[in-house]
Amino acid sequence: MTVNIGIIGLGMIGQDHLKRLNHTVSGAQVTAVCDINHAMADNTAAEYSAAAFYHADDLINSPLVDAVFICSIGPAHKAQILSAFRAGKPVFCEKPLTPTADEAQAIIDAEVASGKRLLQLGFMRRFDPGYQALKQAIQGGELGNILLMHCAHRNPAVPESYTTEMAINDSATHEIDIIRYLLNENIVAVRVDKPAKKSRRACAHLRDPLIVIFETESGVRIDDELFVNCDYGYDIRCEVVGENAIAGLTEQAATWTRASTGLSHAISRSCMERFAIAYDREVQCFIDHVSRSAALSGPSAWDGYMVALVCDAGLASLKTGQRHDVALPVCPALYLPAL
Ligand code: NAD
Ligand code: ISE
Repeated sequence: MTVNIGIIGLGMIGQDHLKRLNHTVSGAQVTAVCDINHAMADNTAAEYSAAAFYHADDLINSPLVDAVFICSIGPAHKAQILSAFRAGKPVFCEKPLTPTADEAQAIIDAEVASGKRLLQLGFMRRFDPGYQALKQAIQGGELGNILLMHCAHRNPAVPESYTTEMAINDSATHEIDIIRYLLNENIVAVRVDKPAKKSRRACAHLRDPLIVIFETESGVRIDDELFVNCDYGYDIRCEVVGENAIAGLTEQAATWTRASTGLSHAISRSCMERFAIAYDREVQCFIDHVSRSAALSGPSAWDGYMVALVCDAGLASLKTGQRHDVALPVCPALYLPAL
């Protein structure tokens, strides 16, 4: 069965998923596209022989659409997810689930009431071979008792519309989720530090870089450097420090070059390059489940809610400079096991 997909939001990641759905993964085709930018919707529809919509609800309720991809901006996600749930259509939603935990709670309530998982969230790092190998190393016990993690999330540049808060509830969402996935436990406290020195490349309104300190239930301490105008490529780092050994992600380039000038290898310039395999795998996972009419698996709305709770505490800390605790709610049976 070919799954007919409708994509809402045709910006950077929407266009990337559109190509992936039509050309890379199997079992899907994009039949409808939607954007509040009418020209974007019309031009994309013409390019891919799909129907154009300007309102998400019209795409969601169209008989042309079996399943919905939500690639609009975070603040638009809640209404679009709830509309897809009402239409009984499976949803792939890009992260963040929602920018705040209150909004995420409404999604959890609606999905739990349906009695079935209807949403897969776009935390693609869980499908990345490097992070999967790190998880195996942790679970295999070779690192021993885990004490610390060091992460870095470096983007070459961000648009002017990117705010300091988004460093937490848009970018750091990836580390928050992958910390839970790797360590199999929740984050219980957050502190955001604003280094005195600010990058000259960042626009006036932006504090960049930031350092975020997380603490998990068992007391693992994690530092995360968020530097979103670093210019020198898209650079994602993760080192897990155990009592017996340390393990980390390697550089992603498959080859290197040795010349009279030295040793070199290519660097990723964007998340699309760095996580291409992970995006392909997460989307194939979604399509495979939808085509079998199976309950969805992979990162869930609950994962999105847990991340949103940590982000709320992070945003509070951004204002106060203090450590903020995260209150952990009881996980509904629908999402168990929860990590
Ligand atoms: P973008 O600004 O490039 O594109 C967003 C598009 O959505 C725009 O074309 C905009 O006109 C459209 N849009 C906004 N509100 C809408 C609405 N109510 N209905 C329909 N269309 C609407 O943003 P982007 O970088 O593509 O990010 C989109 C989402 O994907 C964000 O949630 C972002 O966090 C996420 N994202 C995830 C990854 C990842 O690595 N998983 C990478 C990039 C972006
Ligand atoms: C963007 O929305 C993403 O999700 C990218 O993966 C991340 O690296 C970037 O910082 C975000 O803004």
